[in-house]
Amino acid sequence: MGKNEQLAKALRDIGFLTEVEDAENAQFKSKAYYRAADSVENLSADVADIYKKGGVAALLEIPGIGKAIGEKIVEFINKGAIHHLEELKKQIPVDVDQMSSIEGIGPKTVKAIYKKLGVTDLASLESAAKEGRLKTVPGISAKKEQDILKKIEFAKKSGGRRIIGEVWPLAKGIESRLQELDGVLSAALVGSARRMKETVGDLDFLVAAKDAGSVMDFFTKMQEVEEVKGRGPAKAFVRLEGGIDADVLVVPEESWGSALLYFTGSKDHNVELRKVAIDKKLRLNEWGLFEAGTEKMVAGRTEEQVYRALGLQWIPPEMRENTGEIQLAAKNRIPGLVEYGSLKGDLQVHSNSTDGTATIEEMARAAKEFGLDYIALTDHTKSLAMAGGLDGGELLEQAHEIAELNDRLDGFRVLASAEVNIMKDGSLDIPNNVLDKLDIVGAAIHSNFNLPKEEQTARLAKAAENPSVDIIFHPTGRLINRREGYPVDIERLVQVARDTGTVLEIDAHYNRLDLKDEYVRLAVENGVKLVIDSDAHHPVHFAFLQFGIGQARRGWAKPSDVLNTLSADRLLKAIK
Ligand code: DGT
Ligand code: CA
Ligand code: CA
Ligand code: ZN
Repeated sequence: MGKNEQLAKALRDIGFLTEVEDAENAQFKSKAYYRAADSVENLSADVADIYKKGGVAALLEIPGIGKAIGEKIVEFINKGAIHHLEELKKQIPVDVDQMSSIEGIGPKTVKAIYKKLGVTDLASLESAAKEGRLKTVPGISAKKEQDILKKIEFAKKSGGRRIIGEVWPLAKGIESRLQELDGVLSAALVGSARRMKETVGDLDFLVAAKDAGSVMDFFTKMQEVEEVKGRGPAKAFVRLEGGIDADVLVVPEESWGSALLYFTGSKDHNVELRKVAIDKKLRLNEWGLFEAGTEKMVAGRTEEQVYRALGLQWIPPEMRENTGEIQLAAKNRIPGLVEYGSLKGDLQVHSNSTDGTATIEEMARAAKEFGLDYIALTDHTKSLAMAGGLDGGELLEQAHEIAELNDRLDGFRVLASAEVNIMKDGSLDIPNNVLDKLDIVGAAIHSNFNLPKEEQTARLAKAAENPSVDIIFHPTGRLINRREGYPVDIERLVQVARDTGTVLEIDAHYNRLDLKDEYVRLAVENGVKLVIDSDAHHPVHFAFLQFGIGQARRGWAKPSDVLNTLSADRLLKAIK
């Protein structure tokens, strides 16, 4: 975590504990902390630098930061801790991270179970639930107790794997500092992160350099290092702040390609490649590709050379899971995958008319800055009261506002759209005659997650069959490591999407990434069209698109499978 993220986390912890404490005006105060945390997290400059340059006055110019919070930020910058937070933690010694990792346990519940049962973390929560004590707390039914147990099981299964987007800035930051280090010829983030897996167990870095010692010194002394777990002449193993482990290996230049191949994995891909090597009387390891029984090196400097010497086409890292890609490469039939940076538009973008944080114009300008040509403005609809959803009249008013905005925007277009709420029975909360006046329509489920699979699938199918619905947004509703998603028969949904010409979305938000890779592949194999959307609620969120593209590539999607690689005009012709 960078400084801004650490501060944002501290502010969020204060917000959470303030709600748990439930003192006067707790709701109001905690909201202010959450808002300040969002602001800090989305700053483009380091908060300590802002303070150094402009003092408290500069901090107070950050939206959502007033005098009281400003003072706490100064404390954090100067002392690395906030006294008020330490006090709150003493009073309410619950593990905020653990307790808030279980969906459906809010501050009120945390308070009740702490006061009555002394529950402070997942372990004590689990025993309370298993022993049936949880349901003795007012407001917790026997069903909720079972539900919480299931969620704890799910959290345990994730086994400490980290969501890729959460560790990405840290990982890419280290990668670029390694690349710039004196004496380094090449450096790369490898392992599952290079394969863009939705979660990563640890971070792996590979470096080609003549002098491994100086790389070891740098790596083990980086500011993010919390503990050096091991250090050899060319290998080191550390724990970084935020609790993720990282490895580094330094190799000579002539082994760069084979080591890159080895440490990118996956392990199953490597094992299969070694078999290919053996069949060709070759031996493959991280140091190179050699003639069997001799030390004669056949290839190793680049990945392409190693693959070629094995009789294979180069394989994109996202495909290296040994699910058929090696056979394709042998036949020279690796598809051209959708490329990073190739999206022309983003079809799920929110504004502050509902739960977004910026105006339509601010989102449009940010998208343009990011390099897009168009966005679809998809605010929530009326039955999502929590987000202040819009009704039909308000949507049409917004469409009018968008038309005016488009006149002012040069070389950029906002499409009038909505994220229409799918009701329990599969109907929509906005009539078709309103939807048909919008440029494009996405529909999504935001409630009744616990319907049986049949019913949930029928609900989605009914929405897809609606002639006004172009896209099904985030089709499984999962939150990685937090919520399993509603049960849905994906094969059936893919068939319905194909039969009705409905598009399925890959929600690029790194917490969601549904469709996940294997479902993307199923959609692609069945000729169902996809879109990749950021689900942006803030101008900086367009950067999420890369994670959606990563999943699309893991599902072998080509540009022709992804409709927002098209211009706005061609996209609008391609939808139903
Ligand atoms: P992770 O960290 O669990 O998300 O997954 P990876 O793929 O990053 O795995 P990791 O960090 O254990 O190792 C990095 C790469 O090193 C892995 O993708 C392939 C290679 N590797 C590790 N252990 C073995 C092994 O026992 N055999 C082979 N062939 N390759 C291995
Ligand atoms: Ca790894
Ligand atoms: Ca590793
Ligand atoms: Zn949504």
